[in-house]
Amino acid sequence: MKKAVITGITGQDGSYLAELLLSKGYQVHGIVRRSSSENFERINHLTGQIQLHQADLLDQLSIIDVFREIEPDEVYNLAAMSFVPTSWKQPVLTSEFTATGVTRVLEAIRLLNPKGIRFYQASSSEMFGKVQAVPQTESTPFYPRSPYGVAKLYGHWITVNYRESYDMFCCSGILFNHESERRGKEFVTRKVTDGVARIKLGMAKELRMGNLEAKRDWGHAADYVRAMWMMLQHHEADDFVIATGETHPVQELVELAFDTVNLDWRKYVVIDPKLFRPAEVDLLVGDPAKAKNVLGWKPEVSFPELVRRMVLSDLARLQGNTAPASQPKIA
Ligand code: NAP
Ligand code: G4F
Repeated sequence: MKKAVITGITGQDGSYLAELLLSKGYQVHGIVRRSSSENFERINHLTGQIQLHQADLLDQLSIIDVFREIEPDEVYNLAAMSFVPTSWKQPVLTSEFTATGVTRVLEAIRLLNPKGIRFYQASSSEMFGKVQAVPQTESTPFYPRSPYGVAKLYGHWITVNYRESYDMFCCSGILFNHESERRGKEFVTRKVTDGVARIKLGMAKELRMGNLEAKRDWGHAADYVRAMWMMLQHHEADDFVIATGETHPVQELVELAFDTVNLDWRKYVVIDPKLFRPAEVDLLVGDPAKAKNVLGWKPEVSFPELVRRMVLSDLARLQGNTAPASQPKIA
């Protein structure tokens, strides 16, 4: 039985990846950092099927200890400070988690089993920032526009560097925005679908938004974690853009979400200048041709379907139609 470690298992992608790996017969281990109250909402339904271990990307020895105990075949490094606006407020901490944290994971692998552990790094389309070509491919030059983007760029290059320096099996997935019913509520898709559901149910009167003109290439997280796994099953370690190839303005997201509940978005949306960013990424659209040709990957959930599912899920949750689950225990 293959053993996998997921850092960031409590996050959106971590929960979907854990489900995928369990369905493929893996023994799944997750790294969680200590907090005063447990944050296992997205993995409660996996209680008894996954094993959790306490470690932190800020603490080198904690990572080594966990890997030594588990002896994994695959490590998926999904942990990061992933919300772009916070990276301007906490740039140093962002780089400690999101940049140097990657080196700590790679060092643990290099020390314990450099030829036997396959490594996946969660890189980001934010690295393209002020885009130098449209659409963006694996060879498009990077131009990050936030401390988060800069930190992810470090994580990407250190992954490439360990592959080239030590012949380790290290892949960097350059993933474009992917969302789901489990997305954090601070990100724009979930903020909108949660806001729309609240307005529909009479729990809110308005939705405050920032830049409606920014464009993103949005897919569903379940499709994107499948790409992560496929990269580590390939015979050669490499870097891949994972995207739908379509781009949509934030305004279209807003329109679709309000349409789902038969409301006119113009009556409820208020533009708040405080929500604009110091430097914006205006347009992202990826070309997933390499992933399609080399890995046989393609996304299955369309943008309108993604938005519809998220709105319906938020409506159901706010109406109390979700089952409580038990809590997984830390080893
Ligand atoms: P997410 O929901 O914000 O989850 C982030 C995870 O990282 C959480 O489990 C968090 O744990 C964990 N974490 C943060 N700092 C940590 C630390 N110091 N030690 C251990 N764990 C730590 O993010 P996501 O959307 O699932 O994204 C997964 C990864 O893909 C991230 O690296 C993100 O930057 C990257 N990415 C995401 C997208 C996207 O559109 N979703 C696109 C490209 C790349 P807590 O629960 O304790 O906070
Ligand atoms: O949903 P967002 O906060 O995601 P962003 O900044 O694109 O980053 C996400 O995708 C990256 C991949 O490209 C990941 F690496 C990263 O971890 C994260 O998952 O914002 C999307 C767009 C931005 O242009 C923002 O200015 O929506 C615009 N926006 C407009 N109003 C808003 C809002 N974003 C947020 N969060 N909240 C608003 O009210």
